[in-house]
Amino acid sequence: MKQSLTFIPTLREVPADADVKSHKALLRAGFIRQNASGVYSYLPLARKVLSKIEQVVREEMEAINSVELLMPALQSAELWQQSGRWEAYGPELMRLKDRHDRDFALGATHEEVITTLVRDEIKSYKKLPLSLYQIQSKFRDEKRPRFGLLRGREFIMKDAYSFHATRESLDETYDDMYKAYSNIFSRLGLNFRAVIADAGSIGGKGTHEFMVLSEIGEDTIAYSDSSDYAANIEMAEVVVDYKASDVALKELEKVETPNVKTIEEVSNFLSVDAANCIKSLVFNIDGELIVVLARGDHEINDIKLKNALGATSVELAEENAIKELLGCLPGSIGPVKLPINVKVIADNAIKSIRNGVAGANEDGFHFVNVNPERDFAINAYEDIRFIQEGDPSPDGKGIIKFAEGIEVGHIFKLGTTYSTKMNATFLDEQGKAQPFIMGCYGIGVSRLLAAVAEQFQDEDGFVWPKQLAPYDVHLVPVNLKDEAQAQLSGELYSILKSYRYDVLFDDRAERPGVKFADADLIGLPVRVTVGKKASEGIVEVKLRSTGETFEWAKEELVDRLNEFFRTN
Ligand code: 9G3
Repeated sequence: MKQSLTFIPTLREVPADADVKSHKALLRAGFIRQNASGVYSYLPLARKVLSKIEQVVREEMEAINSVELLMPALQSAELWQQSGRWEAYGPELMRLKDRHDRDFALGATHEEVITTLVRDEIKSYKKLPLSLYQIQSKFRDEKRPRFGLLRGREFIMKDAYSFHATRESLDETYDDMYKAYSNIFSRLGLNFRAVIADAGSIGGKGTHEFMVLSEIGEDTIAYSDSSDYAANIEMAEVVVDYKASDVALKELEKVETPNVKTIEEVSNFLSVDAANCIKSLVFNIDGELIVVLARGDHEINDIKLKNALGATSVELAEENAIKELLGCLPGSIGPVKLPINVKVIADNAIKSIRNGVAGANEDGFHFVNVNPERDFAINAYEDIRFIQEGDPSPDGKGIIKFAEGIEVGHIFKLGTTYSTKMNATFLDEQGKAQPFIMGCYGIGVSRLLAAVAEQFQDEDGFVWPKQLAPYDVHLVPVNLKDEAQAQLSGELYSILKSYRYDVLFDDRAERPGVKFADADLIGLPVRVTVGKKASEGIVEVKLRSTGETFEWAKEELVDRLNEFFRTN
């Protein structure tokens, strides 16, 4: 393609309002432009990279017999009312009315649509399993869109849905998807981990997220330094075996602690370790106020708390509710002498506390020499704290380290969550109606573009791996007014295209410095410069990834390029 004819508005300056390097570079190299907050245009170079990402996704979906279709972005409210999600979702679900004043949603995801579609067409177990996917724009009105394509309000997702007669069949497809996802992210050259995740609001048992390791990632991964164990920080199990010291239990004593509220203040005021303090919080769990305990040096993990109690909603209680229940404010709450019907859920670490410190449920007072079981009852011990770096890995191999990750994929075993809601059944071998057993599998395609852009960059701009580069070769004549250079670059342009190289021919009447800077910014794998030695039929070739340059005669150019693209 001649650069003078395409549309690559590169910028001289780094845009001020972009705050991660992929966003800066995508703007500067003329790949994207913002239309509104979290809403972008993909300019020609970005469109080409997206197509290459989608191509890898399509190949891997095809390989596991998942079939592509395309569903509407416009979804009738009735569908979402049937699944109960019309009410369940707030402003994040973008809604509109048609000319007849009927309610619609812009598709944030497609469980309802696909389940209805399959329900109406598939009646027999003989037609199962069925695996369908689409690559399509999704709409979610994020409260804080940010980081360019990484968290947008309109984004491109590959979403797949599978339908099964049996659990085993779902497990097989889930494993196929798991492997297909690993292939996709490996082929894109990404440094990723598959992590144990939480199913969140859509329910279902068993789910993995695929995280690209990146310091700007919004998710924290807990991974083992000696095995492939990895889990979203919300889910990572704590398997520490707490040893209670056999120290003698001392007499419980109430002490005055004026204006001492946080664990740090208590620990300093009473000169006790945070690890020997009992942190007590009141949670509103499905409407019931429950006192939750953790060691002072640990954090309560509300996702684990919710999963441990099988609750639907878990929130910190309001201050006035605490005041009414316990007669004190946060900072003086403790498990000792609680009103009789108040439940106590404790993290496992509480078991080994001896002569600890806890709030006295009276503002300005704490108890010292608090001992679990003797001084307060516990309704249940659970693993409800966040894992910490240095904790043993739950698989018993090595210790836990943290890393930040960008979630680029998420796969779920849905079970019959949606098929029961949508009355989607098939007839089994006995002719009995059964709800479909389902799985769903997402990849953030536009987010992948940003994740790849984040990973493949140096200080001069993009360094696209060949399988993703918008073009293969950047053909750059230094001065098209020079007859020999015009002649040779025109000749090479047609030769390379005849060998099916995708060539960006910089035929602009720009100074060489501008052309070279733009070439480095756009970041194609190979730059062929036609300059002073054109009359001798010699060109300069620069490999973007290593910066190496060579002088090759035109006769050997194609063979050398074939060699480079075959081996890199
Ligand atoms: C909504 C809105 C936001 C949402 C959802 C629904 C996330 C929603 C979860 C999923 C689950 C899977 C199929 C592909 C893979 C992910 N955010 N989720 O359901 F209405 Cl506004 O999307 N869906």
